[in-house]
Amino acid sequence: MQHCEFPFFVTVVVSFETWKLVKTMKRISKKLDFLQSQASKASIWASAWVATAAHAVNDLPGGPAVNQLDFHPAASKIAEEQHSLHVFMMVLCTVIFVAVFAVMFYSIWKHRKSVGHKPATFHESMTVEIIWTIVPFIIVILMALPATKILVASKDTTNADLTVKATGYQWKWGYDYIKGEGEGIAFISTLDNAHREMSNAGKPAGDDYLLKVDNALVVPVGKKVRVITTANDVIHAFAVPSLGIKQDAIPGFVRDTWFRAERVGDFHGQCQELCGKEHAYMPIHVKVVSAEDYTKWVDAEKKKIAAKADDPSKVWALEDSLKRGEKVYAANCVACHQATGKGAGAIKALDGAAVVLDADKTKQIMVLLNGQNNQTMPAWKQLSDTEIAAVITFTKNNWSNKTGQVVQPAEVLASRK
Ligand code: HEC
Ligand SMILES: [Cu+2]
Repeated sequence: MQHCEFPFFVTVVVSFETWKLVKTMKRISKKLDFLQSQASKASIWASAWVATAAHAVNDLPGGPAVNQLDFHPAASKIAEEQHSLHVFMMVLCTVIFVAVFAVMFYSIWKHRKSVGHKPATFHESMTVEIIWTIVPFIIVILMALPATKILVASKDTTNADLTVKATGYQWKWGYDYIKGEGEGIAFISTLDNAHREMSNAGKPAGDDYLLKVDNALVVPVGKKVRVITTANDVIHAFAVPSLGIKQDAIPGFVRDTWFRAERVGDFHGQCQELCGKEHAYMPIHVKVVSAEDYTKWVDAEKKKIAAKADDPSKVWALEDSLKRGEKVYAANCVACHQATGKGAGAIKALDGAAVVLDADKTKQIMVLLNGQNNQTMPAWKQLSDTEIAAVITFTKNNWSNKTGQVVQPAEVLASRK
């Protein structure tokens, strides 16, 4: 609480914290008493207690704690400020509560009938009315000022180092790294299956029960991360208490929020908008790592993506190349050359075209790589070697074209400069 200026404030906060501590201690000692009395009853009870103790749940760092009474420990500036604000409001409300009720009870006691107090008979009082208008007004302003400051700061998503889109699905999260280091990485994050089974069996276990996912959202420490939220089906909400973020994810809309993690570690949250029967099964795990570890992670992910992409040295059989080529044609060529391959107007027909039927495959490869006639036929070098090879195979063996030629990705690769 480095923001407090008044010693009075500190005193109240300290008493508040002490009260919480005393409460926790009492609770613990009650529990211990109970367990002791039970254990001494019979040895069978004692052994059961030992068994339970072996499965005791501990605090989950960056997640919920056992007997937690307060917010999660803050891991971002905004979360810290939200926390201070919360304490400030609590103290303010407590002071008002005590003051108002003190006056009230004092008045009731002091002016009670049994001491023969005569009721006052005045009706209106300008002074009182002005006071009870002005004082609450000042109090409201006092509350609104710091709250607005923090609210505005938490909405300022400009100048982000990294932008990630979080998409809510029933019931999982999709993460797309949109801008910044790691751009292009995309994956789905779902609840660990073992946890679902534990839940189905009604046997919860572990400190991270229903919070463990297969793929965590990995982000670098100390960097401003903008999270764009949206959803694919119903409204979800992306929230991580330690980072001080909570933002609805609405289908058809994009909203955003941001955080800058102050320390490395694992931070847990959950979907916070009731979204259906498995609402409790879409946890959020943000893994904050050092800048170096983040770069390493990005490299590894990029390698995985590359490995998944087509192997350009693969040798394709006619049948497979045709199937693949049909898809590429449908996605990229059909709008101009038509499904019939006849083209239209200035768009030349591919059915029966000399360049397509030519025994020299490089002729058509060059048309696709470079385009033709001032790019009225656009260049397609952004397609992969496999895709270009397949679509050429398709044009060479479809409609009335029956060349039997198969173009291999390696041949396309060889023609690229
Ligand atoms: C934006 C429209 C457009 C798209 C999309 C398009 N083409 Fe073309 N294509 C043309 C036009 C126009 C020509 C004729 C260029 C010229 O006049 O020389 C042409 C010519 C060709 C030729 C040469 C034909 C010849 O006889 O010279 C081939 C081969 C060809 N396209 C293949 C493809 C393939 C394969 C695709 C999909 C990957 C594709 N085109 C997508 C417009 C398009
Ligand atoms: Cu949800």
